Amino acid sequence: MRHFTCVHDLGDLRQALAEAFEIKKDRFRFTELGRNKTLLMIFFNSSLRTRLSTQKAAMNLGMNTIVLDVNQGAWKLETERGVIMDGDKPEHLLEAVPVMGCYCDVIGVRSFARFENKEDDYNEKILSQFIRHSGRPVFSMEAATRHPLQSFADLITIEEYKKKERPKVVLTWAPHPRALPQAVPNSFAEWMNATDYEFVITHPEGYELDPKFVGNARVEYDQKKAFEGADFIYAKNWAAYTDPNYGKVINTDRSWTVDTEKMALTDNAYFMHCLPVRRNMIVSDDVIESPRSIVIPEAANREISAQTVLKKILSDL
Ligand code: AN0
Ligand code: CP
Repeated sequence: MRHFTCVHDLGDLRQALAEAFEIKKDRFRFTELGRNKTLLMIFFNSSLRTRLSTQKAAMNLGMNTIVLDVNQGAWKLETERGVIMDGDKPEHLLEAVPVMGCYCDVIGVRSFARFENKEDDYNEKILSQFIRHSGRPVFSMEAATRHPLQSFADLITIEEYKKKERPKVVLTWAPHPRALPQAVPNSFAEWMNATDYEFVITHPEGYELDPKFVGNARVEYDQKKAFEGADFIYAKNWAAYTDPNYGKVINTDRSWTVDTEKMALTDNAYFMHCLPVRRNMIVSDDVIESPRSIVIPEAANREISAQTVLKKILSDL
């Protein structure tokens, strides 16, 4: 594998899952693979899990890692070509990216949707410039439209916890005070559509996702109806995708918070969230603390998804 930005880059999903479970059994089997190889992790946005789990995964493979928070200590980057650079940005992405490529063998990039221009976001303007100009394999650590390392960890987690061959998985919108990207729900939907699970998406009207990601999912506007018989509840907030509200919070309806009463409608479902999560906005204290909450094992699997992806990239260097 050269670049990793979405589920399709992995090739056969069954095989990738099998590889992930092999790694989970013995994560130090391939410590020679990354010897004298350097991973550069570039963050345009904050992170706890992605930063730690990806670094740990690289270390398990014997790699060296360098982490750069672009907004803390590096030069502010201009990203538009043709701009007269007389403002507050001393460096252009078109120099910065190939320079970064000089110091590493693999690059991970986190660059969220900016919600300034829908086309730029959905064309992955920043991530694609890393792919084009760095000369290195690039993987997404959450880009504008997808968070594939998260979705891969989510899939590993569901495979570990499912009791039925074809579980019912429900992605539910939940309220949040600030506008959040669609990357996590888009990506989760893309990965769920690559399985044969029963997959339902529920959200208030106006929060429809890009149909490209919704795919074959059933969309249900009645949250309680969606929860009936569910085996997994995957909660996430996202800002509106459809025009003219792209990137806007159009509703913070607290009746959509996932609570014990709603979880009782499910088939004793597990509760999932990518984290970080705002308690008592997205999910009640009781639900996230309940024995059915698997948010911590889900986060733990981020190390496994990252290691599986890095191993595949290293194998093809
Ligand atoms: C980010 C998001 O919603 O995309 C990262 C989640 C992994 N969340 C926040 O910014 C709170
Ligand atoms: N779930 C996730 O990607 O968390 P961070 O934003 O903390 O990396």
